[in-house]
Amino acid sequence: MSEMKKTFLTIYCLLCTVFLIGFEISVTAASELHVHNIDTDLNYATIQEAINAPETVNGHAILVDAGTYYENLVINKSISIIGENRQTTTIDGRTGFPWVETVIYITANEVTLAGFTLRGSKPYCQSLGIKITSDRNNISNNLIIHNRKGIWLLRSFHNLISNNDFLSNDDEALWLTGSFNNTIIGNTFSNGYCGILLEDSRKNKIFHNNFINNTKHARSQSPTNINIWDDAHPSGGNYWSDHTHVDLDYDGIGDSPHTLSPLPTQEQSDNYPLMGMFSSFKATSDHCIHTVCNSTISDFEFDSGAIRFNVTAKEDTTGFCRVCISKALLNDTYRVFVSDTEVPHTLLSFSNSTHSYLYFTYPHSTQEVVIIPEFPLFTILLFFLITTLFVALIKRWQGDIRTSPKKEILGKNSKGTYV
Ligand SMILES: [Ca+2]
Repeated sequence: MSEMKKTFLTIYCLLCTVFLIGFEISVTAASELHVHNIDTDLNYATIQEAINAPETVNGHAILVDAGTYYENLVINKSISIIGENRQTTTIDGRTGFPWVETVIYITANEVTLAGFTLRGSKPYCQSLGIKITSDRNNISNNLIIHNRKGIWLLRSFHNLISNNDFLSNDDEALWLTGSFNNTIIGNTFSNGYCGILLEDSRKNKIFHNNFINNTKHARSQSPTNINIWDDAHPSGGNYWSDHTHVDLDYDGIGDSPHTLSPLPTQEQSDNYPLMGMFSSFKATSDHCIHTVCNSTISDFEFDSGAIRFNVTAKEDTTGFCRVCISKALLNDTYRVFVSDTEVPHTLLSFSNSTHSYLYFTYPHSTQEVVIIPEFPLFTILLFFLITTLFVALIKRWQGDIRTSPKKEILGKNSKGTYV
């Protein structure tokens, strides 16, 4: 082989190697971009990069793949940031900078943050899972766990805090300071020091939340600050795990108000405390089924016109469920089965033209509850009548068919006419 050929072959091999290495780098880089702006189709390695990008503007949505992101975010644009799954998409504030005390700081209005586990704002006394100093934000369906404080609303208005689980936060899970007209519904505050602390905050609506095993469930620090702790009857207020109320009329709501410490006034009371934990399950894209139940509910499903779920609690106790069903989902009377045995139920008197409220009890263990519609007697009779009429008409028609073709069977006479 000539020297020229050797040189050419060497250069060719080097070029191929460079190309393959470059290809590998580009593939690796693309696979590491787990944050996606679905409005621009651009991808990013970190959530903050996606927020900061000049192409990201108000109204955009950012989707975040499952994984753990060690970041401390500042959200200064009116955008939606959605995690793939709140159990597997985590933002962890422990980035190694000891002066950082907040996992997420929201300064823009109209931010949506949903589908994340938020953790790691420890151990400093003012460490926060989320700090909000803006309005009309939507913080929903997150797991806010192991922070010093969960969420702080500071002079913020018209925010929605819904369907989040606040678990094992050292101080206040939700802290409002000088904040008005916020809606706090469907959250669970458990195993922390304090569920909610209200400071100089008023006209906030707080209902359908579960307060479980906190040192202090809720505190409001001024008697002149009026907040709303229930959604009236029959919708109800909140579940308080340490309540001692009775429910002699079996409607799932305690018969006396739950007063809040340290200032129990009429305005600081939950007038319709729930006797069991509140849960909301999405049955269809348009309708939810709400339960108030003293059992743990799992494996909920709505399929082929039947509601199914499992109930679990300590054995040798009595369980109850109040189930609120939209009549657009199941409209008629109902049958309730617990582990394949039909149990009696009460259709509560405040059921109305849009919603049915069922109440039933059962002995505790792990049991499957099934609720199906029962067709009323009038519907069954009407169905029987229509079926009978239809069969009679068919028989009559078949009789006409059998008698009408006689002329064709007999054939034509000599004059060519049918006989
Ligand atoms: Ca009651």
